Amino acid sequence: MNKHLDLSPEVAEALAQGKPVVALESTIISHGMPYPQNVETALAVEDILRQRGVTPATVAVLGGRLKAGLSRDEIAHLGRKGYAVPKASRRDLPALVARGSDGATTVATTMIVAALAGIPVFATGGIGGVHRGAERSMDISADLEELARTPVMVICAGAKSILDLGLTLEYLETRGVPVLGYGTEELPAFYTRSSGFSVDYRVDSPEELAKIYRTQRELGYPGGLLVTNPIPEEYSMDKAVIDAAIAAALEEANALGVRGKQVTPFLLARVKELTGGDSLESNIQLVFHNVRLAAETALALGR
Ligand code: PSU
Ligand code: MN
Repeated sequence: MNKHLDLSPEVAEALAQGKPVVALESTIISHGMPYPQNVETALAVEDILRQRGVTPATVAVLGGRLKAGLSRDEIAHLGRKGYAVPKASRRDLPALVARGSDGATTVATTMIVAALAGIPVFATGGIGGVHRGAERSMDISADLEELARTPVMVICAGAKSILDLGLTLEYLETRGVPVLGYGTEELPAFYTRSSGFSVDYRVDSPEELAKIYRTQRELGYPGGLLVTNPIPEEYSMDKAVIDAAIAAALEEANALGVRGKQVTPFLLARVKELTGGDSLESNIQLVFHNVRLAAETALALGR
């Protein structure tokens, strides 16, 4: 095992016995939702997994240790500290670990830790991608490169249209990342079930997801899978409301000159403020929906 990695007792035992485990990220806790809903959601997600006989492995950096599996107190600590916990993507890990810092893991770093621990399935809300205007800013999330190199299946609700979804799909195609739609031919756009863009393959069962993941390993090349699971109809939002909030947030970000790793958190926070409590409830529900699919897929992979 990697010398910087700690497994919680529960995760260590499940992995040793070959029982299903699902990884979960912590940027969604520290940066993605307000306190106390962030902590309540993170704990509820763990309960959804345990009820199905699947062990949750929430991932974070704590005191310079890579953690797969957190205690309730550790989850509460990340939620209370919020933005004071540095967002940790691939390039941040060496310095945060060397300095003994805390870090909230993004999709990219949660994949890294999941792979080090031997956890193939990871559930979250949304991934990073190619930003609008990337032809000038070159702002492309490290999440996409990680999907191209690390063998973890990421189950999400697509990506928010703060990103250029067309360019995000082009990038994933170039880097050889399969984009699967769960029960849909269309790429979902997080708050809405449709985006106008097609996924590569529609998949209709956890067993098929498991089979594609196993086949990718048998083919022997690196990289993971992106599974996009549309938000349940009853929680999906009005496209016009979301589009207007995104347009306003992008304009503000440009006017203020927001750059680098602040771009995604800034846009997400503004969209949330502009759409109010509805978007928070939708966000929580789509995460639960993805976690249920991840549980079924982890169970299917174990059979
Ligand atoms: N998109 C969302 N919600 C999120 C994120 C993205 O809809 O919480 C977070 C995830 O942790 C993702 C990260 O991995 O932002 C991407 O950040 P960046 O674009 O800076 O790579
Ligand atoms: Mn970026």
